[in-house]
Amino acid sequence: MRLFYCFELPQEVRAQLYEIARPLRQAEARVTWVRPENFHVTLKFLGEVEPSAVDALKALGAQIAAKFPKSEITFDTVGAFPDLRRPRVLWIGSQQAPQVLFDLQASLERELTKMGFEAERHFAPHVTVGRVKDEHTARVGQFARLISQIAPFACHAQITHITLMESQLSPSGAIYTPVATWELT
Ligand code: 2AM
Repeated sequence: MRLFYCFELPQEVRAQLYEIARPLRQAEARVTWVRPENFHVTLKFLGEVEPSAVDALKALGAQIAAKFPKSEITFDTVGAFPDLRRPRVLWIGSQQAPQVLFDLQASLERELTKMGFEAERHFAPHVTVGRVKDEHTARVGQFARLISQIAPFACHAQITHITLMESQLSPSGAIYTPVATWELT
């Protein structure tokens, strides 16, 4: 099973983020646009996991959720990974995500490392809205131009749950199915 932990987002937040990203979709580039129903904040991508490991991953999700409070993130920034000169992943993020989200992610990561999963380099909370399919677009700088056309915004989202999500890849895009969800404290 291909699994990851994430924060799911309320439907109205996903709709707002989809609207905010609208100017990007004018780009003349091959981009796979993420469907708004699939918008989420990844906490940790696990990759292929044996079904026998799921019970331990569920126990960990419950343990982490019991330790951290609900919080709010304000999405206010559009950007690209690795950077705007080489845009591969187009995202909406937050310049001031609450510390508690970083603490939660670090705690989850620490426990997963003990279970043998590899550590991320660093956590940058974001919602991926598109994946650029041709390197060529990097050179023309069009994403920087399109991003500059997006008016300042502040989209508030309540972070209330952690979800262990299954991702099934299909030709028409990933299909995400929650395996388990835990309410934060
Ligand atoms: P993202 O958070 O930048 O979008 C499910 O595939 C989620 O796990 C995606 O949201 C994706 O990135 C994240 N992810 C992290 N590393 C990944 C990898 N090597 N392959 C696929 N998805 C990955």
